[in-house]
Amino acid sequence: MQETWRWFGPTDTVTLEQIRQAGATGVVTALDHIATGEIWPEEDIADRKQLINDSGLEWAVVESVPLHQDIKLRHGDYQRLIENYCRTLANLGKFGITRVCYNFMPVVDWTRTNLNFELDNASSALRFEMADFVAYDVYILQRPNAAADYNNLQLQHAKSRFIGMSEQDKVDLESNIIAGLPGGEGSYTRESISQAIEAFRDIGNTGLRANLLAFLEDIVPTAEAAGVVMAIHPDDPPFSLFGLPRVVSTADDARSIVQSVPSPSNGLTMCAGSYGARSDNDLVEMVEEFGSNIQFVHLRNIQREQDGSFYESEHLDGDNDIIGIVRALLKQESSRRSLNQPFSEIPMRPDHGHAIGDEKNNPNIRPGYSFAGRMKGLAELRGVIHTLSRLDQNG
Ligand code: DNO
Repeated sequence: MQETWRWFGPTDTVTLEQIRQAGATGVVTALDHIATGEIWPEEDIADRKQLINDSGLEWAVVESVPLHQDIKLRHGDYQRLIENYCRTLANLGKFGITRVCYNFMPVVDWTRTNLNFELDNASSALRFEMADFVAYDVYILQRPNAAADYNNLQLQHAKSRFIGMSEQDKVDLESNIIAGLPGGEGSYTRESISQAIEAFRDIGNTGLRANLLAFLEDIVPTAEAAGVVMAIHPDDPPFSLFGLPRVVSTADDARSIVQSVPSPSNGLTMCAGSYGARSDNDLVEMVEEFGSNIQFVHLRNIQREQDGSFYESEHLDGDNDIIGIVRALLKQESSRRSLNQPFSEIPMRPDHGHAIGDEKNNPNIRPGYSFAGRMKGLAELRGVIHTLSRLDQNG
């Protein structure tokens, strides 16, 4: 597997030199300065690529070329936006940047309720706590009819949580949920998120899935011609938020995506932390089933709780069988190699890391994207990959 590292460009607190020192060879980055929906100009792509190459690294994956909400809704200016998307893919292909991660989550990209969840060893992790989320949705945002989307127990927990919150707790919770996390699209105010939710209110799972498949039909021919492989990222968390549909959360969802628009350019991102937040997703089985479609991997672990809450645990310790997942991925790589297939090496990145050491109290660190925490995760994962590869060679 190719070891890669997400880099938020020149403003990142982590430098390209540090990425090399951490041992990664590939960089995962995006042109975040270009507004969602606009074409990524060749010049900007060339500059970013040069910067990365000058540091002895390779731009391995684009994460993400974000989708404008109008494409997800398939309304308004969506045709022009899809044309722009195709132009961006073609431009990336010209520079040999051939793997593109994207997602199809309505309104909010990835979401957490607590960005400083203190672990036993005093490092801090990201956490999604259902009671807090429901409290925000029902009592702070006061989304119309929100209560109808939850059961009595969830509402009771949310109410007692809400009653115990200080005004500052409410402000912090709102900003964690709607102000946008690194790499996510959209930073909302209470008013703008209410409008965005309203726009998706009636589309339903069937409508959203149809729009995703139509988008794929529209862009896959261009991706194929440009030699670009798309890798859809799952919903994070993989269940409905704000009563809205989610269509990239389960093995059934992944199956419908790859089977409806069959093409080597229509691939998946196996994000272990996202798919793994549902106990009904068996990740090893998913890698075995979708192996040939997996073009990018995020390796991270989570500790689930009964009510849908979870926190991001140590990379090797939690509910995800990371070793089983890596083993299945290595098997997929060797089958690609034996068939002489392109893209036989799958890029993986250590997804998120705890805030540890000096970074713990540094407000400039992007949540989840510390240097030391991710380096710790990468080093542990590297150990697993080397060990399994050696065992495999020895039969
Ligand atoms: C969070 C990430 C997300 C993801 C995008 C993919 O850490 O996994 O930002 O990259 O949703 O489009």
